[in-house]
Formats: sequence, structure tokens, C-alpha cells
Amino acid sequence: MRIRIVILNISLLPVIVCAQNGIVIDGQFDDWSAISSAVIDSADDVHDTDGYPEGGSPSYVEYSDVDIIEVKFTNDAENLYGYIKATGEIGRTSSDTLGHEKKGRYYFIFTIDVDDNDTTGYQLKDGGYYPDSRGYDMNMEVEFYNGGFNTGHYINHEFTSEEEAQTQGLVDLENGIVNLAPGSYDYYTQWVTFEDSSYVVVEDRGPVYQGIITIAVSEDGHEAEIKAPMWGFLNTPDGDRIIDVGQYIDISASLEGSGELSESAANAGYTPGSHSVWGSDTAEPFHYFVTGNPMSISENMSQPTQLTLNPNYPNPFNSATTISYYLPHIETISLKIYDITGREVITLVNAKQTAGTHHTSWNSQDKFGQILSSGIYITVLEGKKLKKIQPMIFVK
Ligand SMILES: [Ca+2]
Ligand SMILES: [Ca+2]
Ligand SMILES: [Ca+2]
Repeated sequence: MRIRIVILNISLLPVIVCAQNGIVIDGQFDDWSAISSAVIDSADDVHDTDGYPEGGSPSYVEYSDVDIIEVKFTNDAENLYGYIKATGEIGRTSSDTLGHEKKGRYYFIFTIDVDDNDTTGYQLKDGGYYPDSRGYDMNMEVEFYNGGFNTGHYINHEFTSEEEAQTQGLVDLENGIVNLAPGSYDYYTQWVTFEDSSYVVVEDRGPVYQGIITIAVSEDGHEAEIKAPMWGFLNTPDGDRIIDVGQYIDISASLEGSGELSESAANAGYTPGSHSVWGSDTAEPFHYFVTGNPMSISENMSQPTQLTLNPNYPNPFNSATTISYYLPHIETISLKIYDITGREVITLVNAKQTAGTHHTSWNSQDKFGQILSSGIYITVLEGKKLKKIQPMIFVK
């Protein structure tokens, strides 16, 4: 048995600056070869997620599937990308196909201190994670359940009671915002966001939802790559993205699995209900700068050099559509919708915004909250020097 003793000091966290893109979520990993490791983790240091004695470190369990050995992380203007290599099979769970009711769960987790502030969010040990660290606000996470993929979701931990999570938390979610505040591991909102900016609140073991978070696992199960668009973390009450280029975040990666596949449980003669040997391995946290200056040639070639308004999606649409646009530098812009007669219907954005790709959603209502009639509408993006227009079709 080997247990690592890790004394964390935030000021000593390695700063990982990666400027990379061109990561494709395809279960092939040559696209990660240029990214340096954020963490090289010890093998065979998996611990019992359920037991975290006061003042101590949790006990060891044998569970190779959750044993992290390497973590990488990178971003481009729109997305965060994570990579984990494990000793065993990432995402392996049991299923109930034999009628044994061993529907296993497995979590692939990047926990993030999004405001680089230890006083907001929760403490990792409260979730049974080790090594411990403070100030974690949000997760980008994938749940595997019952033999397969279940959800790719975001989690917000800024709540101190279930009631708070279920009232303020859901109101915030409805408004697309996250209020960063002290929180506890036990209370959170958890949601899957879709391409059209709609979302669904999920719980563990829920039905399968394919949202904007994607993951691919290698054929042998030892490696996996995840992509989570930054806009899925939602916005601050001021309307800024929670995570955006130009800021520091702290990141901790974890793998966690329910007990029926652990070697310890098997050795203990696991039968459903008799043992629950949840195991997890948490990589040491690292400090990460979300770069706004991607260096890759492919990214530079693909990035527009001027204000760009992308086609909305979906189009035609019948309730809401997502409009995205790109700003080459910080700029005050307006984004407005006009009807076919040239009447201004609504102003969606009128603000100074950072460089990069921005998304906003339009729910087919005018500025008075009235649902409009079917027809052609025009999106107009206007910057200091350029104006871009894009027609779209609303069908009730
Ligand atoms: Ca890949
Ligand atoms: Ca490990
Ligand atoms: Ca925090």
C-alpha cells in the first residue's frame, strides 16, 4: 500500500500555460502530443471515496480503473480540453444485463476554481477527493452509467443548503448565470447544455443526454479526451463569461467509480448491498492560464481577422436559436434583430466585449416579451468599423 502525502500550498502550484487547439474529440491522441503534462500522477494511489477520517487521509483501495497517471489541459478561444490517462479502463461500469442490478457509475471530472479564489466554492475533501484543495466552484464532468455513456454536464457548487440550490440555483440557471459564493459539496445544480442554448437539469443515473460536452475514450480504455465549451459554464451576474480567455483558474482532475468493479470489492466478496467500495483518484491541482493567444498555425489560419457573424443555429428555428460571432479584439458591439420591414425588434447585446467567439441565444421574442410571428428576421452585428448581417427564418 502506498499513500502519497501531499502538502498543498497554492503559491507553489505549477503554472501551466498551454496555447493549443486543433484537439479533436475522436479517441485518437496524437493531437495531444504537443501539449505538456499538467500532472504526472503516481500509479496505485487510489483511495476509498467514502472514508475520509478527520484530519487524515482516506484509506487505500485497489481500483485500477480510476487510477490517474497523467493529466493534460488546454484551451482555444471557445473550449476547454482535458486529457486523462489511467492505469485501467476509463468509463467502465457494470450493467444490469444479467439482472444482477449492478448498474455501475463512473465519473470523469475536471473540477475548477473558476475565480481563482479559495473563499468561493467547496473543498475537495468534502466530496471524498484526495489530495484536498479549497475553492472549487464548478465541474465539467462526464457520467457513465449502466454500461455506457450517460451525460456530459456542468455543475455549480455555490450553495450552502438544498433549498438554496433548488430555489436560487434554478433561478440562476434559468437566467444563464452563476453567482460565485461559498458552497458545500453536497448542494449543487447540475445541467446539460445543448447547442441551441437550451438546457436540462440532470441528476445522477438520469437518462442519456448528449449535450455540448463531448468525450472520447481510447480503444484500450486507458486514455480519454473531453471538450467543454466555455459558454456552457454560463455567465456572472454582470454578463461576463464565468471562464474566459485571459484569466487564471485552478484545476483538479478526478476519476471516480462505484464499487462493483474494484479489485478490493471483488476480493472482499462483493455482492450488491454488502460492500460499496467507491474509489477515486484525484490529481494534484494546477494553476492554468486560459490563453487568448493561440499559437497553433491551424488556429491562426482558421481564425477570422475581422468581425464575423456566423450563421445562427438552428435555422430555421421554432423557439430559440443561437447566434455566435467573433471579435478579433476587444470592442464595443451591438447585436440586434430586425424584421423584414426594417423595424428593430430587439437588442440582444450592446456592450464592450473581449476578443474571441461569443454566443447569445434569441428566444423569438421582441423587446416587450411578445412572441413574434413566423417569418424572416435579420441579425445585425455592428462594431466600430464593420456591420455584418445574417437572415434567419422563424417558423412557429
Ligand atoms: Ca483527439
Ligand atoms: Ca494515480
Ligand atoms: Ca473559487
